[in-house]
Amino acid sequence: NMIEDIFNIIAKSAPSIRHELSTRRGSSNTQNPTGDSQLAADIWADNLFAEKILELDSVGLYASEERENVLTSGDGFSVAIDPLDGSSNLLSNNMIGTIVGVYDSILPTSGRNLIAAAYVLYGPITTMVTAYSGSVNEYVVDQGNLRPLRKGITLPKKPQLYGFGGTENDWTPKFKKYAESIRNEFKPRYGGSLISDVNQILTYGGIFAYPALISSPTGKLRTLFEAHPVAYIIETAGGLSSNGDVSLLDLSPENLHDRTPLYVGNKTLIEELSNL
Ligand code: AFP
Repeated sequence: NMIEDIFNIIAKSAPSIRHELSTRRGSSNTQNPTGDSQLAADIWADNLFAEKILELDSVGLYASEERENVLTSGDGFSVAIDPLDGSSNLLSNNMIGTIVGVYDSILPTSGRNLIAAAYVLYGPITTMVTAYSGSVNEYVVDQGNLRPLRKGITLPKKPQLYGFGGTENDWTPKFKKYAESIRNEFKPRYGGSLISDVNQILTYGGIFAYPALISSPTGKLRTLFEAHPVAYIIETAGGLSSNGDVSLLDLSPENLHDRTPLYVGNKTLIEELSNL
């Protein structure tokens, strides 16, 4: 199966990524196309994935949060990747991840052209969550091999957590009002890497948001590399995603590195937000 081949390549790379992280925590004194400062590890992981993924006959295009333009190698699926999501967490030894979206179209394109998505979480143990063919599964990555942990994951019915990015004085009045109501009911959990924050929502239920900010109406997160794959996973697990208006999967970014506000989680919580 061509999609499983892509998942396996990502899993096989996880042990070397973990191994190299300790020696590549320094800055590379460069910025990625959306202006984040890059660590040596960001560039190293991007090069590793580009090489391995484009070797697959089924993949024809590789795009990454860490490089300006796409790389092509003929016909096939397009893979969009955030090689090290939350790399600023490396210095403080908090969690980081790898996010991947597999599209049946050249990029940029609508999230409706995703056919699979996955992430690796480099936590106390390395896990991988995949969404494909209507089902979300979680694995332990054991020496590069995928060992099943949970199959057919759905968001817990009773939400428990919330995590909101950005500073409060930069939130819009509408989002502030929403946050007030959520805070009284659920526990705060914010780790600063999208993947660890989303994995908590998938595990315990709740809502994660990186909202539109007054200083940045499109928020911080990138549509193709972060929002689309996360929305695909959360929606396949029975949750909802939104940019405040429509599902994140309905967004067709004009440019590869466009950003979007992001709200994902239990259906009821995302609906409340959209109805404000
Ligand atoms: P870095 O890769 O620069 O650490 O950014 C991570 C990220 O894109 C995403 O993983 C987080 O959800 C978000 O930024 C955290 O942003 P804040 O630092 O503003 O909380």
